[in-house]
Amino acid sequence: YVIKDNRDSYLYAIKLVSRLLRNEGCQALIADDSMISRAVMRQMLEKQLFTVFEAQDGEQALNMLNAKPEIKLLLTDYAMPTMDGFELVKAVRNSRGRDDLAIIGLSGAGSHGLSAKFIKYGANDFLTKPFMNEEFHCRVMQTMDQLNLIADIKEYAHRDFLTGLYNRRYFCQHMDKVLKNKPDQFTLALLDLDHFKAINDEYGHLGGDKVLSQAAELLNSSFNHCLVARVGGEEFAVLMPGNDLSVAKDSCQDFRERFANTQFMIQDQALHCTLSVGIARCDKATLSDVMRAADNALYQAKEAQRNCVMV
Ligand code: GH3
Ligand code: MG
Ligand code: MG
Ligand code: MG
Repeated sequence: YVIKDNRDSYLYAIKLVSRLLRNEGCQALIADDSMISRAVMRQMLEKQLFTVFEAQDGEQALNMLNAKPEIKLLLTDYAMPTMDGFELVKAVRNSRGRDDLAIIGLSGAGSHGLSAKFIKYGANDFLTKPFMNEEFHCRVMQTMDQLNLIADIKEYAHRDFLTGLYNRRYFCQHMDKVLKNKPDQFTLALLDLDHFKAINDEYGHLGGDKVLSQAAELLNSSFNHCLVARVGGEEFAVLMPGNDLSVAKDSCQDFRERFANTQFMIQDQALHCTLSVGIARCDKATLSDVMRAADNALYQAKEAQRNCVMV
């Protein structure tokens, strides 16, 4: 890249480089029946650090997109054999939203009204051929910036700020999908720290926060094939694959033991903490039914002696 004119500043260059670096490893697909067009666009996209794939017609492009969900950018021509650009965009949008795959429609000059139609069918932007390299660069970068921004916002919306775990909102959305599609393949565990109030009373709220962060790290590293979320103040949920309650109980027992043996650190002070666990199969009709079942088991664990697992 040549940075010229009045934009020739250090800050501009740094910003451009960091935007370009976000494209690194990002996959783009060019759907165009013209070999020359594909070659021109490939060269520019590679300069923008994309990994580039090519399709010669709409159908081939659709098959590639279905096979490769990692593709994040589609540049599609309008006039192509087997399936034109509009049909391709319509078909792709059935399964891939604007926040998941960016699409830029392309067509030759004199194609009046095509840009509006492309966008109506779900393209994020449009380019008229032949285009200036600078316009191509700007539109691709702007489209990718929007995609990245949406990904960042989603990440913020789905995560708990203190622990970095998924939050209750994400957990509930995910559980709704699980209960709708494969309710008999998962088990839910609710974990609640024992006498946490006493830790806050002794070490202050900030001290309590430190314990919560360390507890979350331990959960995340112990249940690495599960969805782990913070669903309340000192309450966590683990969605485990499989519906065998005794298997789930064994993993939770192992974790309960590891947790009880962990030294939590608040500055240079070491302390111990325990937790109680309630387990339920996800074979109920609604999320509140599953939660109620796990919560009842958790209540029994608290009633029993705490520091134990109940089904
Ligand atoms: P039990 O064994 O019955 O669960 O006792 P407990 O003291 O853990 O239960 P209780 O529900 O009475 O208290 C939970 C405490 O967790 C009270 C609340 O102040 C604290 N808490 C909730 N959210 C946070 C947080 O984000 N940070 C800190 N430090 N404390 C929190
Ligand atoms: Mg064409
Ligand atoms: Mg508690
Ligand atoms: Mg609680």
